[in-house]
Amino acid sequence: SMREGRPVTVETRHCIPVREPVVSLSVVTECSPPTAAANVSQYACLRRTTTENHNKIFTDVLEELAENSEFNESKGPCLAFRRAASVLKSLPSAVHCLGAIQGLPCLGEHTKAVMEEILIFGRSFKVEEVQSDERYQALKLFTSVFGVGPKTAEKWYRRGLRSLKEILAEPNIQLNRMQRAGFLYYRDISKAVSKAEAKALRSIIEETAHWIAPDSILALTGGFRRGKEYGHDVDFLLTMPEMGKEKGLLVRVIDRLRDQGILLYCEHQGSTVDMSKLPSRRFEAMDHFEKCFLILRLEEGQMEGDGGLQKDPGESRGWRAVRVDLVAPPVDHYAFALLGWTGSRQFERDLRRFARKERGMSLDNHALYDKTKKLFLPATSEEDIFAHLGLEYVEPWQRNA
Ligand code: DCT
Ligand code: MG
Repeated sequence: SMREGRPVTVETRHCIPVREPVVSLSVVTECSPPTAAANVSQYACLRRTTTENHNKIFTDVLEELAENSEFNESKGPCLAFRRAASVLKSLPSAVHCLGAIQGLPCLGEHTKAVMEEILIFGRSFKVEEVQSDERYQALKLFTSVFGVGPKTAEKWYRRGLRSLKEILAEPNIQLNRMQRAGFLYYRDISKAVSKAEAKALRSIIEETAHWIAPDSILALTGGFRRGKEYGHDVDFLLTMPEMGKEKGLLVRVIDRLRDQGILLYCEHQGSTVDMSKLPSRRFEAMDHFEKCFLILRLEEGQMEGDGGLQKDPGESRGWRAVRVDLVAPPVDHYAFALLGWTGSRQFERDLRRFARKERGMSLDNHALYDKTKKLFLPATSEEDIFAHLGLEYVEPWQRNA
């Protein structure tokens, strides 16, 4: 038979009644039927994606390839890898063979080739090549500093700089205030923030806001609202129940945090929402709400429950620095701001794309505009916005696309 090492001809193969597994290639040929691929939408807002990712071995690699494409300013491939990863995250089980992804949307040839490598060899040579690339390593390291974007990272790389030490030692480099804070607190803010730490910060900021304005409303958004256990920062929305009353509140909250000695860094941006420009104004990814990018000092004693600060043994100093974003939209934009700041980024991208392509509407963090009817569609809740779009409501914990 085949197993005796005789040359295998097409004819003999076809005579085998039960399909013989072709050793490692079984992942490519042998297969269960596609995992209800027909029901998977190309739009993340028509999928439900919890934090439970059954295909992390693929999505980690695809997201790394997306990041590399971003560094190379290859927008198309970057988006393609991100969309592919997002589709895989929504699947109810792990993909064990290529047949299982047949018919799934957004999985292009490059993605399939990468998945095939992982299925057969348990690793991706393509991503290993990227990871060992000097430029990729440097750009990833530099952009991990708060305040350093791809442009600055590229500039430093071109000057021959390769490590953070070299950047700090280079006399001709002028760091801005944000970057100086980024370097100063680098160790702390590159450590993940836990849910317990996010909750502790929520209590502190809420107490501060209520001390200033008892009826102010503080909401936890970003990844923690989606049920994530860890995040790179903590995102909050702050508003007042009455339109216009939010003016001046954020600045007073910041001042109070400073007085309490827990404000390590603050970059405040005033509101640039120009109501007079509506409805002709552009719909953009970046919103115009008053906001601040903060680094706060979280004391171990401020932690509630049994969580405790995560610390390296023998290195406890009793506090850590945490990145916090605090956004203050006026209440009549609140639902849009909440939807936008809850994310994920991929979920938001697809909500906007769905609105534009399927409904002829423009959506951003401020508003929803019906281009056919030429009118703004008001909303007081996220449910209202989904309803305007003719979408079934997707809970925050199902938006981890
Ligand atoms: N967002 C936005 N406008 C910005 C920045 C962010 O609308 N200028 C949205 C996109 C997702 C959400 O806010 C939160 O952003 P992040 O904190 O970057 O993402 P996250 O999902 O909270 O993930 P992480 O756990 O890394 O913080
Ligand atoms: Mg966040």
